Amino acid sequence: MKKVFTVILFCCLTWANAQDIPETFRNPILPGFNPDPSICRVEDDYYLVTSSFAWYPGLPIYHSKDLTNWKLIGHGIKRSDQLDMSSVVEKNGIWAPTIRYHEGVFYIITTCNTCGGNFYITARNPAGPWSDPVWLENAPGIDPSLFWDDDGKCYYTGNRWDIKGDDSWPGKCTIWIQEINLEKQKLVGEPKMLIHGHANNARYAEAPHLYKVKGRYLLMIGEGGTDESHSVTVHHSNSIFGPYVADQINPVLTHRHLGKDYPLQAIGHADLVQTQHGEWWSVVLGKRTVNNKVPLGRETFLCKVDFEGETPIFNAGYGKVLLEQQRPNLPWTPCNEKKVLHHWDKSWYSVRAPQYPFYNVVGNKLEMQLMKESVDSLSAVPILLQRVTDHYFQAMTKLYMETTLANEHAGLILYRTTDNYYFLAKEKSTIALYRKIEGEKQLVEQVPYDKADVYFQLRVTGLDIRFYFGASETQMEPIGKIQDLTALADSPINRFNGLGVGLYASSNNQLSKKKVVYKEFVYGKLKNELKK
Ligand code: 6LW
Repeated sequence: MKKVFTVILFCCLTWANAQDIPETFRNPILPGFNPDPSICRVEDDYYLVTSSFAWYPGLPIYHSKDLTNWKLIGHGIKRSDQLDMSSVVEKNGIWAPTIRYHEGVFYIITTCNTCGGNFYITARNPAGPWSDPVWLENAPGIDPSLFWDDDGKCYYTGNRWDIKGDDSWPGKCTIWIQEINLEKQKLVGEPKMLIHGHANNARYAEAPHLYKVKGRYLLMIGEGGTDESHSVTVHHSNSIFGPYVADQINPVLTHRHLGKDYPLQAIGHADLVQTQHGEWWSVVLGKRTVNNKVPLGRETFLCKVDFEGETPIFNAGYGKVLLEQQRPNLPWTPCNEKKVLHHWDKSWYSVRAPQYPFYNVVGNKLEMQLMKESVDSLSAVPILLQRVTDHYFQAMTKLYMETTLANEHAGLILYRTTDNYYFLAKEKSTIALYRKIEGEKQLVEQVPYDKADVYFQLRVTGLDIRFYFGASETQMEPIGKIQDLTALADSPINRFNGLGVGLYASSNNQLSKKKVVYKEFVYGKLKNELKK
């Protein structure tokens, strides 16, 4: 009897588990500010890194067992002395990393744009600690990648846009290669120019990654620039130094022919990975649109790849990135991220690596020192941001701050750059909503308020933002009219990075001993709401 019961229980559990395991996954696999993805596999573990620009800590590293559930496990740049990002504008800083594993060591090679050039870091544990940067001399351009050949030699590939005197077509760039000696930590031998892209009008050949598939070299690159003309092309050669011949099927992946109203734009900048079972998949960046705007920036998507001959076919039968598709043939491994009310144990980002600790978690509260640095300068900003990952979301905080000084304020911020943000502030005896758009700061509304505790909330529904404040959660009232998220969406000014929401406090160029106590911070998805 006992045995029968055990068998029934086992069957029920297995059935219940099978019910929980989805057959499909949803894209993006890494929503929000996660551009230029690069991926590698070590046995049955997958690691992924994305660009971080001026956000700090930089180079977020994610881990997965099934390619669809990803957990943030560390950062490549986590010590403020690893890089000097002072004065770096938000569209510069860390660009387009590549992650690779070779003989027990993880490598991330990347560019600090306007802050030092190309460098790599290493670690035995991908969660860190990572080494200090090894800066590469005579490595012009961006988007470096590493490839180890069968003989153990390692090669650097990258983009060069400084091919002066050659303006045979607009946006002409070069992909180049050179051997790299990792013991001597430098490029050796001669650099060789490989390709300019797949066609004689190919713009912005960049993001090269080299692979060996079926005994031939496969050079995959991004073309068209990272906006609506973005694409992925491949090129083949028998020899590592070329000549590389463009695949007939190029571009092997793009959405540029789908028109500007297609809700998934700018697909490009891909990296390939082969599973332990032999399946091929690709990570790639893309932009989800809301009324043709891109509020969240570039995100990471996953695509199935099947090789037909030597050509990688992306999502065979569809030829585009899908928002939902069949899962990889890998054991479903959700990360069990705690749905916490207090988000203090999540990863927070500041901008340009503050050189000193400015906040402390005390019990379930976060205390933030008011620093003289302000969000309006290109300094290391005392701000704590989370990625915005949804088009419909709310963020709420409860804070305590008393001040008699007009220069001190603290609150809730929706932030894209120094020149583009919304800030709901608690001040001396007022609550104020500020809006800074293209560098012009305006006071939207200011109302009297004399308590030390206040709840702040913002609700984003598509491109509309509403701000609220109140002495309790049940007494919230709106401040300002409906605001437009378009001001923080992708544009010629807001480029490359993404949207953050979080906490900010400053004493605006004056020294202060004041602390603000944040008692709560909640970020949550909202159900799609009709425009109010
Ligand atoms: C990156 C380039 C790109 O270096 O955008 O989409 C640039 N591709 O490869 C900045 O992320």
